[in-house]
Amino acid sequence: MKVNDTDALIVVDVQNDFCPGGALPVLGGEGVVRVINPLQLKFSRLYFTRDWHPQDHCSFSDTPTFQDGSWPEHCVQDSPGAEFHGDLHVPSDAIIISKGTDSDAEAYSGFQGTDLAERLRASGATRVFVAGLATDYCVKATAMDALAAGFETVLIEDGCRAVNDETGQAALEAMEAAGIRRCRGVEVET
Ligand code: VGL
Ligand code: ZN
Repeated sequence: MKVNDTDALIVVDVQNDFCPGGALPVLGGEGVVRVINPLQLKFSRLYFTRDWHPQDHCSFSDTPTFQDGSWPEHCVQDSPGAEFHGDLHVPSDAIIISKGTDSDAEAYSGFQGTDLAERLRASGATRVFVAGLATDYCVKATAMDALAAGFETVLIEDGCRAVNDETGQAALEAMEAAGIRRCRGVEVET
C-alpha cells in the first residue's frame, strides 16, 4: 500500500502499563514497537494517543475482571506507567493526544473528547493508518471513530496486540466488516 502526503499514522497507547511488567499488560505488547518505529519514517504526520487517567478514574477496580468497566489502576497521569514505552520513538514534533482524562467517563477512542479529528482535517489528512494497543479496545475504538469521522482507515495488523485473544479476533472482524482495510507494516510503501 502506497503512502502519500494526505496520510497520517495514529499510534495508539504504546504505554508502559500496557506492556509486560505494566499494570494492564497486553501479551507481547512491546512487540508493536519494532513494527511502529520503522513505519513512522514513512509518514509526514504522526499522532500518538495516550491513556491519561486521573487517579479516581471510573474504570479502576480493586478487584478487576480485565474487561470493559473493570480494569486495574493504569495510566495515571504523570505516573511511570503512563509514559510511552522506552523503545518507542516519539519525535519532538509529534502530536500527542491525551484521552480518558475525565474521571466519570471511559474513553477508549483517541477521538473521544479530543480535537484529533479537527487536527487531522486541518492538516489535510484524508486517510489514517492505525497501530498500537490494544486491538480489542483502544485500537478498535480509534479506528472505528476515524472511519465515522470520514477518514479512510487502514489497520496495521502486525502493529497491534489484543488484551484477550477472543475479543481481539472479534475486533479484527468488526473492523473489517465496517470497511477498515488491513495491511502489514512492511507492506506500507513510500
Ligand atoms: C485500554 C483498557 C483500558 C487500551 C485503555 O488502550 O486499549 N484498554 N484502558
Ligand atoms: Zn484506560
